[in-house]
Amino acid sequence: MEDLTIVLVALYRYLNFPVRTMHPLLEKIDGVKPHSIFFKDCETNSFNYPTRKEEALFIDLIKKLNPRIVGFSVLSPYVPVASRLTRLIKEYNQSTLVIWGGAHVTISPESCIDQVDMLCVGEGEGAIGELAECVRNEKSYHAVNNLWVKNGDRVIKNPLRPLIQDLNSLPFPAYGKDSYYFINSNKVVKKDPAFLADTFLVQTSRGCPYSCSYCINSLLQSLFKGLGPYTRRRSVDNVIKEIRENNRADTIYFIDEVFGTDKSWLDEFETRYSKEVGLPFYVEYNPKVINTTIISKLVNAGLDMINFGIQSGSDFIRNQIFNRPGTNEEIIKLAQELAGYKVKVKYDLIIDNPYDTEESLKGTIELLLRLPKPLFFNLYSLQYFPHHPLTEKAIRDKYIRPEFTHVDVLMKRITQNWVFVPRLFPLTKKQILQNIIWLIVWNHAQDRTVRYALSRDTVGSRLCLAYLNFKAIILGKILGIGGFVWRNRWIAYCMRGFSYVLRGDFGSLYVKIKKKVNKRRSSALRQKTS
Ligand code: B12
Ligand code: SF4
Repeated sequence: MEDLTIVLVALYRYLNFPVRTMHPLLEKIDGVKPHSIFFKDCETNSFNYPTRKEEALFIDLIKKLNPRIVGFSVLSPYVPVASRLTRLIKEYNQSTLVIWGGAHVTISPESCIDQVDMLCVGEGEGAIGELAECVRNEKSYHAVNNLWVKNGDRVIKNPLRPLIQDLNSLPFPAYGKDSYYFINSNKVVKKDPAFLADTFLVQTSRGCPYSCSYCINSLLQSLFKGLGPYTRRRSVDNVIKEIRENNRADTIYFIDEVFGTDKSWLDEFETRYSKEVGLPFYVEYNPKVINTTIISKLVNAGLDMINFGIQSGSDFIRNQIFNRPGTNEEIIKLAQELAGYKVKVKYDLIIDNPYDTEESLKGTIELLLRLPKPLFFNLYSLQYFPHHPLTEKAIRDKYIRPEFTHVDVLMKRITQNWVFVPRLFPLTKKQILQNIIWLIVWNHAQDRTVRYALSRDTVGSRLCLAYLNFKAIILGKILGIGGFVWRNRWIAYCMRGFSYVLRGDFGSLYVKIKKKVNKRRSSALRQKTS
């Protein structure tokens, strides 16, 4: 019997954990041959529609591979692209089974089912494996748990399976496979761009114990209720094995929503990571769980940077609107404690929030001015994902219309305005304050200038406010995410190189260039050996 060919499709990010995990899993099934297409890559706040050529390359690949099943991994902003590619597949061969999975499908299956043969709601590993076996054996796949299957005019909504508790049983995300194809800039390449990255992303857990009103976890926790503990973690041994097998980066980024909190897990991590990996690493936490014991263990293990969300400088907005615990005073205390350990801190903050007032934004500025310098921030614009508690509340309170959660609007907002960039309009004091927040978090404003601009209502302070606003808008267009320098990285590289020349630091410049060249060489070598 011929092997069953399955094509998995990742959209707009070469690093797609679900696809990179399901691919090796499918490889282990007898008689199943997976291929994965990574369709376009993009940076935050920058997006371009697929060109005709890219669509043609995609469909040519589909024709060549002739899969029985095509599975798309879909986040909300990329639904329009998934819809278009699905239509192209169906135009070529109506009988190819198309399945979608991913965050958007899990939170909003009813909006997707019309476009496909089936959906995967929740975790995909068990479902895609069982689906593949059914199709390979020419058996019915209508009763596979986690799948919604179209059957004529009906939709069969199968129950959810228990959450995977033993994360160690999953394969590591795979890189550099021969059966990977990367489509971008009007060409298909086989070389895995992941090998060029300086940072290696590792997920040691799934789930988060918190339930912030703008975050997917607020929905997933109730969706998966009764299906086993939601927050799960791999063993230290398993995590270290993955890093060592992929030994290529300068830094490790643990992409968990909340990194280790369990004492015995951290004890083992502390001793083994520094000895067996020894690379600087970056972690994410909720500030509420960070304590001295955790900090000192992470520092001993080689912590480079810790990231946590402040989200608002107003305790009311943080607690009551965002449903996040914690106060400004606690954040300042924690920031000072971390500064004592000489650990770099990166904070998350959300603005463009209709519940913010001039007063709450001034409170946020006050908080920012009290944090140890220099500042490192992810400054986000609030997004309204379908069915999330905050979205529902904003609709009820008439801050947004229900159409705001339509995928076309989501695509536009998320792909252009995920990270906040200063704007001139609307010409309101709130917008000016938000622009000034941008200046502060990017370390482009002096504290005393900001204090002067905000503390009085004189001609001088108003002029100062206008100056800061103007500065933010101009710098945002040039240096902001998605701005001119961001889109033309070579300028940033040249500027950095030039600064070494100005300082007369030719040694460091040489080391940097050599490192880049070596990285390209070793990535080519890795691809060959994978
Ligand atoms: C790690 C992470 C990233 C990583 C890696 C992303 C990736 N695609 O793997 C990075 C940093 C690159 C990233 C970037 C972005 N992210 Co992100 N990210 C996450 C995070 C924290 C965990 C995701 C994860 O890996 N979970 C573990 C995996 C295994 O689970 P999963 O992704 O849900 O996949 C399972 C199922 O959905 C299903 N499944 C998924 N795909 C498919 C396909 C098929 C065929 C099948 C059968 C099943 C299936 O099976 C998987 C395994 O069980 C989530 C938050 C969360 N809790 O989900 C946000 C999250 C997914 N990200 C989000 C967003 C918006 C983004 C960005 C658009 C932000 C930006 N910078 O512009 C980009 C887009 C990236 C892209 N194009 O994929 C949103 C998506 C919201 C939505 N409704 O779509 C989330 C949910 C965060 C949030 N706001 O709540 N992200
Ligand atoms: S702590 Fe972070 S990951 Fe967890 S629910 Fe809140 S925003 Fe989401």
